[in-house]
Amino acid sequence: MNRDNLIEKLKMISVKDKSLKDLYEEISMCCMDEIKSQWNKKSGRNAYYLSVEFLMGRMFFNNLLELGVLSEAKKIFAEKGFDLNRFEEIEDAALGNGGLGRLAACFLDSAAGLGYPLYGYGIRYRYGLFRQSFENGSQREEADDWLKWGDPWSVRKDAEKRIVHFADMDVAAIPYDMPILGKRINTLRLFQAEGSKEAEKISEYLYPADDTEEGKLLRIRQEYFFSAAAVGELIDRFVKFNGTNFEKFPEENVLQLNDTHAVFSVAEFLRILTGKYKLSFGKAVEIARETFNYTNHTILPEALECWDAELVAKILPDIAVILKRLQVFACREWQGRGCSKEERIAMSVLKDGRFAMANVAVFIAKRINGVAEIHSKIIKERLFSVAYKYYRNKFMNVTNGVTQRRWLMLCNEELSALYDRNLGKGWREDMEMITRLCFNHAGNIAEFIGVKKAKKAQLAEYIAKREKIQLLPNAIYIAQVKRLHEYKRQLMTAFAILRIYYQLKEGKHPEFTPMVFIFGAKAASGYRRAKAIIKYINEIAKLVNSDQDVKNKLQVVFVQNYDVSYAEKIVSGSDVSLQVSTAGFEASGTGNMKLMMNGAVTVGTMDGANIEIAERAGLQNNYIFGATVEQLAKLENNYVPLEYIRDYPEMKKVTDTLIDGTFSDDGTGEFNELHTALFQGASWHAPDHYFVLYDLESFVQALFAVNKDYCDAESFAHKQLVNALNSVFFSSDRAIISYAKNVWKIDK
Ligand code: 26V
Repeated sequence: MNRDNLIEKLKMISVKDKSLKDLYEEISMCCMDEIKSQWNKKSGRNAYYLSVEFLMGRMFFNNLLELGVLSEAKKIFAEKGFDLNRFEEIEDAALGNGGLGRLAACFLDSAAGLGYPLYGYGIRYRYGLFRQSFENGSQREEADDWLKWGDPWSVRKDAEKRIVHFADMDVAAIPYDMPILGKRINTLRLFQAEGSKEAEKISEYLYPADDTEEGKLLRIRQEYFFSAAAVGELIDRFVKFNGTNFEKFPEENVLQLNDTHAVFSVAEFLRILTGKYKLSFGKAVEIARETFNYTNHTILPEALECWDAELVAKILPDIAVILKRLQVFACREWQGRGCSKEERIAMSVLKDGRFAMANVAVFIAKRINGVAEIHSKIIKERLFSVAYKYYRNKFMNVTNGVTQRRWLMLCNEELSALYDRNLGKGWREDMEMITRLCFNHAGNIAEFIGVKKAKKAQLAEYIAKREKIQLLPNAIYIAQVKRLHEYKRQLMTAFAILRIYYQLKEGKHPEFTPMVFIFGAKAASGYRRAKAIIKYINEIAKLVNSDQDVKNKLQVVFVQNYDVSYAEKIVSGSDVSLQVSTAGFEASGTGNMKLMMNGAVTVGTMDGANIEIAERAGLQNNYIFGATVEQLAKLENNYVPLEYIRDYPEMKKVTDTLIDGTFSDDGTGEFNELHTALFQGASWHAPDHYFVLYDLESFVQALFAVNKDYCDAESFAHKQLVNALNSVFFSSDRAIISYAKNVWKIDK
């Protein structure tokens, strides 16, 4: 890449009379011209990451940073009278939903950054994750029309279109290639469905509702669509250059299934090898087993996909046949190994008339991994315990990571500059270097305090602009930002806030340092309880923020439309990271890592990667509370929330606000339903299934401990800095090196 050349070209761009969009497109295209001249051609052994989500966020600033021209460009355009930061108005490419999609984006970034050939395959949704706003405290959803800003960072490749066959229609899969910049330029290839109105629906929305048959069919079509396009392309390319000696296929191609959404690619692979190329089924399976790997990202039963075999057969008859053959084939193998009937059922590909996609992945994958130590352990011991007994060597762990380029260098120039000043710029290539910064050095701590203060002020300014709410200055900023889900226990935080609120009103904590709770979360469209929790928190915010008794002491803000760009502000401008999931449920979490990297302390449970965070940064520098997986397992049938809270009268007062009219749910009955779920349960779950009340008291204590410790500014900043410096392990560079060496066997 010729940086000087690019800078010269940027200088020539005129800003006069141009709309924001036109200017954005012109600058982006100018960079793309430079990129195109260097875009690597594929060769050798490559890894492919198949994912239904890629949550890339805004590409503009990231790409300019990678091209090494970001600060120069800011100067150039400032001189022309244009503030480049105005492009912050440009919406994110939100083609993903949460952690799984953002992880895919971080992995692509790290692979390119390190120089590994890793290519992404996915779907180019017309509309990404909905845009969220609040109307009277309730979530409102609006289609995310991300293309209204154009898509200058992608190149449409009509010449490489593929046809994907369904029983009732043929669909064109048009590739859009997005360069992923780093030491090498890799590609994220997203397919757009075209050909007819029906065909276009396939790439219209991310996760269309699947509560009807039609919805399920659409989901199946989406999954098969991009899986088949990807596998078809890889096989064709292989044949073109190597002929049909498919034994060599795994030498050149290794595929990573990002959860089960791309598992149809396995069936498609077997279909093509046995159908078009006439390999025996056994041989095809053998080759598939050298080619595919599988990462599990959740143990929640509702997220483990099972597709009705008849539905699949309706639109993909050949694929249904292949999966049934795979079941027969697998059964033979299991019988040969002496599995019991129960064991065979547990591992079955076809169960009760449904294809268990995770079991297909487990049977075929060469390597299966969870995304944090504890999660990988749970997979082995619980979720796939039978498979673990027979295929022990397949199982491993790769703890997640996040890219420090976006989550430190881009979102926290101030902390990065602190590292530059004290260590030189070498850490930008070799992050390990930051551990050399002395966290006991008073000068460093003072500098860090300055950085945090600046980032908090920026966050406050941003929230003021977006939400029209002025954050309390000189307060502790506490963030819980993630998808809204019962297991993540935003409801527990809501109760904790009320506990603190009532105590403050009673004048119990005269020394209390003001606390600001910042929530960011979207609730899935059909997830009623999650939506009720949003409304409840907004009601609490209304009460607390307008109460003169606690004014300047406590504040609650639920930001609208939390997305990658918002995350960049919040993770860098917060003091405390809330990671309070029920032990055993959060596979890893990655927001926890982003906040840690920016020097937030964690108030969290022994769950997911929190455990590894506390291990690395020290228990004394974080606030770990709540029941462990083992404790919860022992408790299972002896926990009766109604009895439990008798010992905690303050808790009753708080939970009663769901039913005593303190807050209005606008007559929907949704608060009452939350109360019922806690104390009576429902047909499908026990009361307080996620142990919200069980962990509430220790959570409140942890928050008070933070409040007390924060009074000693130096010692608290010391804890924060120790966290930031120990976040090196949670760089996705480390995770990618582990995948590259232990799973993909690819070289730089
Ligand atoms: C499943 C479903 C099924 C119903 C339709 C919508 C939908 C959307 C997503 C999923 C799978 C979710 C899996 C997921 O996002 N897991 C998260 O993965 C992160 C990266 O590994 C990890 O940090 C989080 O702990 C984990 O929850």
